[in-house]
Amino acid sequence: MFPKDFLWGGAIAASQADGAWQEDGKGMDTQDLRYFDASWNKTQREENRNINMTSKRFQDALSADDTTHYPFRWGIDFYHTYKEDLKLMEELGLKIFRTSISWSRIYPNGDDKMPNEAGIQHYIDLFTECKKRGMKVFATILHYNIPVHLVTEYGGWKNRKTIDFYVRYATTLFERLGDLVDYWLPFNEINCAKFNPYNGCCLIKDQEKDYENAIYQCTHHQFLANALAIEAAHRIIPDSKVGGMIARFTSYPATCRPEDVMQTILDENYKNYFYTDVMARGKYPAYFRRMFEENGIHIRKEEGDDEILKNNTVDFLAFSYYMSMVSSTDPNHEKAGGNLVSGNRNPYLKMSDWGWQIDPIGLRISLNEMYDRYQLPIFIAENGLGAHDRLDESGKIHDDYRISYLREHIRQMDEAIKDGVELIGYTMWGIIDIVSCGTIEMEKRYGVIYVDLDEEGKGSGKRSKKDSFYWYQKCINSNGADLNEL
Ligand code: BGP
Repeated sequence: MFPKDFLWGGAIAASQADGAWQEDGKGMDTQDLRYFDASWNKTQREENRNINMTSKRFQDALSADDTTHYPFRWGIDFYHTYKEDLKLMEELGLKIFRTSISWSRIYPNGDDKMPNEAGIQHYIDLFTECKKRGMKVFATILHYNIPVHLVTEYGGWKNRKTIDFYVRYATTLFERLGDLVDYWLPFNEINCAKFNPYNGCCLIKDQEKDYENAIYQCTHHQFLANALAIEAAHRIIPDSKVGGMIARFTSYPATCRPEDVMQTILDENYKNYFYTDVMARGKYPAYFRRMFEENGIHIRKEEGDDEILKNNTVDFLAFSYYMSMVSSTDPNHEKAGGNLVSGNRNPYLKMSDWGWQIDPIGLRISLNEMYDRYQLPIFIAENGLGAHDRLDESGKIHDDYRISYLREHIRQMDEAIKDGVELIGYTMWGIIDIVSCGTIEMEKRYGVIYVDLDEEGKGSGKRSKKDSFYWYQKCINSNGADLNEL
């Protein structure tokens, strides 16, 4: 049984939805520079996501004024359509809406002395509209897109100065938007720095002498920025709720060989718990000291850093959950695709069109394990199915595959709540079709609302309701009790 105030919601991110990349004073950001070619085949799309960013691509993109090959520049034009889109979300019955704020709309260069008032006004209008339509606001302060100027001028997250710029930005948000936001997330998936270093911490691999070291240096700076944002939020808005989020990579041992079981513990620690341990317990865990030593990783810490982490821990935890993984010491274990990282194949699971292994019970496992470890309220900040949707002759989309994905995951959330987990909300990912983050495809659709745009941004942009819209609406109206077919 879901608690009566359970927060049923939907999530998107600014760079994947907004478009309007140069409007109202917005500066260029790191996602505006990600190149995509609609003629790429499946392998090229995957490779492009793994290669992420090169110096050449970065430079070329800086001077490119074309938008076709840069889908994050057009998104779904949410910047202009948010009123009509939120009307649909209200009809859906959403209790909460999650989106991110574009840093470069507020501070176009990142190091500006004064914020851009037009950018602030946009978010006042957007969040006021959410409130008018009965939705709480869940705001992500940074979902990958940082002002380009901070990268070219300062080296981005490698530089400690970026912490100060970030804290100034976050402080502005708390001061100006504090009364409109209900839940804050300083960072989307803070463990992304490790798994997609361009997105996570704006590192360009060919510029790094010691890539691994740079990743953990950036992560240390992000931990500090996260903690200082919590400190500022609690000071400026006394009852504010600030969370810590990871992409959750739940792992199972491939066999009961002790080596595989040990590997699972290591994978869980290095991919997941390192990040939540620091954010929720306020210190680096012991297992990481060993990993740093054995791999020759030396990060620069300053006096006082440990106190900052210790004194500013999160109020709740959040994660995205799309699939589970398999841990094995056998390098030849069969492989499968995945979010941010690809992994080993689990023969008991079906896969999505993109090879992500669908595992609803893994969500119950993740919730139980995380709650048991920290006893903090949990928010599922993302979960959903990316699929190829096809319109029938009458323009309808019968996405029974998405309905079944959602149903099975929601059933497992219900089980987890019965297990005793304090689950406060669920913001389904990509509630409206948006550009995919990993492979930059418009054709990888998650929404219960369809958007008529192709991979070059062409189309009417018209919104239409998929079957899953009516199903999710029914689920929300019954507070998760009616998960039956339509
Ligand atoms: C998460 C990101 C999102 C999102 C989602 C799905 O890691 O926070 O931004 O897009 O994954 O990934 P994709 O869009 O690549 O299918």
